[in-house]
Amino acid sequence: MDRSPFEDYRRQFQPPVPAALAADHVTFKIGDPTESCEDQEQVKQFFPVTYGLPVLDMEIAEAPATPPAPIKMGVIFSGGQAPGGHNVLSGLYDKLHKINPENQLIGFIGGPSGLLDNKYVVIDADFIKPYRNMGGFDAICSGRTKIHTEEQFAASTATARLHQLNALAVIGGDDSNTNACLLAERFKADGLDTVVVGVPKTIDRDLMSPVGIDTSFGFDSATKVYASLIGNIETDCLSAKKYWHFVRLMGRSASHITLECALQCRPNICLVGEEVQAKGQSMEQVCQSMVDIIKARHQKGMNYGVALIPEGIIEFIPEFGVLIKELANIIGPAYDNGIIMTPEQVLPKLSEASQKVFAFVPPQFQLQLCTEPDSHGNPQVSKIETEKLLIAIIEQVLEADEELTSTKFFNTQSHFFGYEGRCVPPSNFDATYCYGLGQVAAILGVAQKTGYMACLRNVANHVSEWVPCGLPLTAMMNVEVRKNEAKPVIKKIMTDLSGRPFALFCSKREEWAQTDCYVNPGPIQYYDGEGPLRAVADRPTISLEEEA
Ligand code: FBP
Repeated sequence: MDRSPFEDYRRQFQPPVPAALAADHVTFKIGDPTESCEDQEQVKQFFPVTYGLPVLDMEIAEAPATPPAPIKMGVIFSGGQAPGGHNVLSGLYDKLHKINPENQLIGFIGGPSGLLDNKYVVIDADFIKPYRNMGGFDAICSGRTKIHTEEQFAASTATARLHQLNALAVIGGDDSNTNACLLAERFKADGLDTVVVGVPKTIDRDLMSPVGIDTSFGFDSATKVYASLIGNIETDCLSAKKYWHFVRLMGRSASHITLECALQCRPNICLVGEEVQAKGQSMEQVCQSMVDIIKARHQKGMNYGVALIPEGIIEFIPEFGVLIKELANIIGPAYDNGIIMTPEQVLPKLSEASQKVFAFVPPQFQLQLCTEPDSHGNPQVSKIETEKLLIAIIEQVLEADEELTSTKFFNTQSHFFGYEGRCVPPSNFDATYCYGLGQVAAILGVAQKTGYMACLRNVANHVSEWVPCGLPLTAMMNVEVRKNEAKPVIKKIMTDLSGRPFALFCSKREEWAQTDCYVNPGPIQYYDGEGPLRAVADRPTISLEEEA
């Protein structure tokens, strides 16, 4: 594959590691037994083997009396791409090789389906070399197949047995790591010696834990890409002074990405889904709050601005939340029977209140609400062009405003930033974080620890202070109803409205609305030498800095 000069340069980056990972041998400092974050009794029933395990902190140790026997480890990418995934692979490979050059690593191709179908590739030094510090998951590719049927669990066991796998690393988000834990249990029940460890991946940052995961990998690089683009738009806005830019940002449900971009770029408006939900704001109220800012700026002759909108916002607006739940019960089962319903077919099946909401939505958005549901049967809110929906509603509100003689001042541009941030070459932070996470996963695999998430704590600090550890997957779980069944799942971590990043935003947003406080963070810097640019290149996200 041809590589650019940048890629050749960046491949040389050698991520630093904390002392415990640089050491030849580690031991585990065993913490107290853990409990799941909620629904302890129920979660316990689902995980007889892995429930209640202690947190394992890694510490430098002397060489063991008997060196560990060689192992064979498998690895899977699961779910959406996130910058740094290839460095998890290189960290895994390097550590396994360092512990014992006889250790083997194989990558299952295309996500969990690669495990089910036994499609794999051997990951060795030559294989991994071109992917070091590169974005994407293309070395072994990813997929969204969920392992949930009896046949799928049996197929996973068969593959693990065929390869005589000692360990399997699942690099994924909350659902994928829930699956990892279920696999850990299943392998034990089937009498296999294959341990399963997770690695916390997702640009969305909704996979965190106060006892082990400061952030998921990919968030740092993705938000740097989005913030750079928003900064450029702000500069354009300030130069032309003629458009309101409505920018929708990826992140499925949680607003972490949008909030981080707001902290970096200081836009005029930023919606936070969790706040909209907490205040129970209707669509009318959300739009009115935006109109108030647009009008106030108009009165000052400022007919331009930038508004950030999290892609999951619509679910948090109460009447739309109800509509989406009702739609899930209509389009989900129909889709299972191979039918994609039209808005006309859906409308009469809704409650009276939801019919009104649905009818209020312009036709192209009705269609978006009815397209192929996600794997839980829910409408894919990430596919709804909310930025355009908000523009359409705001135009109507302005038209009806008797204080205004004309609405010609409201000219808009809409944007969606998502995929362009997910496969960027990882920032210094993500390249380093992921390389370390891969090493932690290798250590857990060699030590035969099952049901653990590979973690590095304290990552807002210098890498020399990062603490490698294993966090029991069950400690992050609660029970939720999925397709009418109670299921144990890793709890999504939403924006904390009492947290410091949100408080910082609240203390500034009025000023950002009324004046132009735009900040252009510039593109990701990949510099790894000495000097002031290194601080720019190494800076973690503002969210992480604030929470530290
Ligand atoms: P993961 O949770 O699997 O990491 O995926 C995150 C994400 O990028 C969301 O932000 C986005 O809504 C979704 O994936 C898009 O999914 P797809 O890649 O299937 O279009």
